[in-house]
Amino acid sequence: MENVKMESYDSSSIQVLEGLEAVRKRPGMYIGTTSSRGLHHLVWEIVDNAIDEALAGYCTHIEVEIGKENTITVKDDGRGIPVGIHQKTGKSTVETVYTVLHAGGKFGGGGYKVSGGLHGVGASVVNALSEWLEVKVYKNGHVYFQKYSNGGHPEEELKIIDTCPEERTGTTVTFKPDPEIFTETTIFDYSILRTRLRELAFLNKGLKISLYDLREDNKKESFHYEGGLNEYVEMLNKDKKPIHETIISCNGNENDISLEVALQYNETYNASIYSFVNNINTPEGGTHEDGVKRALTRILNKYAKEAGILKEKDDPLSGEDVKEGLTMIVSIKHPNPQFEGQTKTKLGNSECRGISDKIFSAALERFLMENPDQARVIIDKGMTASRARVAAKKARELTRRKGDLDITNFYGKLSDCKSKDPSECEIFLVEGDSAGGSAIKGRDSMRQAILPLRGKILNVEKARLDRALSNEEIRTIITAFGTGIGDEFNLDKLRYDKIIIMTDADVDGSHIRVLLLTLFYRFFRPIVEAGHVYAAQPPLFVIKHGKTIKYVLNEQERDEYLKTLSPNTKYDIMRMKGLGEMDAEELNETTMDIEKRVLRQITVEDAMSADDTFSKLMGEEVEPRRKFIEENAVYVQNLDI
Ligand code: 1YM
Repeated sequence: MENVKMESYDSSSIQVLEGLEAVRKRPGMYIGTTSSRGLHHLVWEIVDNAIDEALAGYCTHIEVEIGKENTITVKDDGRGIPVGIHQKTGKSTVETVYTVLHAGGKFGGGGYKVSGGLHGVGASVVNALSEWLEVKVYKNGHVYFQKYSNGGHPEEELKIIDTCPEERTGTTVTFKPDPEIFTETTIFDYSILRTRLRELAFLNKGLKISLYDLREDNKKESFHYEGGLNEYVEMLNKDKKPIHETIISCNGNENDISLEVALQYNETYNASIYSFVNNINTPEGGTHEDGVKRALTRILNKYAKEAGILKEKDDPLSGEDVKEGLTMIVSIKHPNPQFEGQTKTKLGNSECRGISDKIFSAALERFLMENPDQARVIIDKGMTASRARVAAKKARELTRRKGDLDITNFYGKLSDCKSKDPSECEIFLVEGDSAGGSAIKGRDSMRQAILPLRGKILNVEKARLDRALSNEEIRTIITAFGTGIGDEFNLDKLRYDKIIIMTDADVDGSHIRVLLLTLFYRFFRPIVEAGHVYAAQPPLFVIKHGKTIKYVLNEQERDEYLKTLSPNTKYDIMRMKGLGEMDAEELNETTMDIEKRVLRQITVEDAMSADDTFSKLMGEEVEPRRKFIEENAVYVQNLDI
């Protein structure tokens, strides 16, 4: 008898028994991290529920408001969360959704939860991690209300606090993240919220999403795109020159799976391909993206041959060739997505490959037939890329054969470190010979390698791989890193754990830094993504008093330090010289010493905005660059791509 009872205790009832205490004890398990990223994750959990309501066809407008005290309000005009008693818990459904772990998806009944954050753990987790949270449901001519505090404890039962017009329905949630959990920061970043909300509006055409910030200057923006992905591609290409007029797009369904694609080629050599599954970005790609890419290559080749553009003697266009200058969004909605890969951001469902291929290839084939002029431009671009690929291969072979010759030249430049264990090694890329000389003298030669950069670094935003390989400074960098480049790139062979860009804090220095970052971002992106790239931060001021010497990074730090001195301290402040004028000891002390220095890690939080920044800064178009620099006068300090 005992056993039978035990068995009827299925996993869902165990989950119902689990309290919100578990979430507070180990927040990382539920939202990944309690840093700023985790803080913003709370917003996505609530917004996801509203998005699901929009996908179900009941909600047309979602509003997100940052309150004066860094509270968040999310409001939708959907059906409103059900207010009746929930069978399993005996409490209102609202309370169940907000106080029972994992409840969200389980109560959908019928439909499926299509959107969902990285962890998809729902509203109760947000409640558990909040100082307080309030829900209002507008339904049946009533306003229902419940408030929870101290990590999700209901203050009272769900109750009616007001009436409202019968036709008014929806859900409004306000919460204040608990500072005891989010110890790093409880301040919301407008631009993080903006970027993602705009993305959600592009991905869900017709849905209006508004963002308000009541903290300082009452910012307000609304995102609403009837054109959906087409408008998304249009925006991504706005600072680039498209080579054909029409955005190629398709949408279709099969077996409850729906696919949307939009693409347009531009004059650059880079691919900007972004894919999504149920509104979640899949930077590692997967079967949906593969299916579309496979179809793109096949159909372009087929058309080029049939139209007589690609001759018998010509090599067919490769997947790489047809990616050059391609801006493309692939968005799929799937009732049961399987995520794979290192960061679980790659779609694994094998049926998506065929479905994507089928829907997309039919649409592309039709576009090419109906628009022969645009088709011609696209094929020509692919064929040019194909020829350049052959040239790059030759250039690389040449570099390899010249290897022996180059190597003396190479070691003349690089002062390598003695250790051969990459995990403890760093390489400084130093602007100019004289700073390079001081760095060589001042370094820890066991762990620190120095590569002085003499010549100009090529702007790779405007060059293909073959031209990049003909640039001496770039070749030296490739050799030093050890990873190879292009299709030979291998992150495991990286010879240094940290790649540190050391340039002056002036305009020339920042120019070189941006050129290097462009090079890394376009040709060594995994190195950036894995967090290996840093910028050294030479101090701007030195403060001397008595025997104390204090280096500070900027005006703000200087003023703060001076405040800590007692009023009658006699002190000297000097603006620091450029790197080139520091002697070895100074350079070591201020910028290189592992114990004392301040490094800034270069991260790629959002590939799309990094892409945009580089196009603006380094691309052909002058006007957006001028505007960007004007609007970001201090961009050199803030360029955290
Ligand atoms: C500001 C956040 O949560 N909106 C929202 C949530 C739900 C519904 C509507 C809803 C869903 C369903 C039926 C259904 C949720 N309901 C549940 C549950 N906005 C926000 N809007 N009726 C209303 O899925 O069938 C969970 S979320 F479980 F109670 F149905």
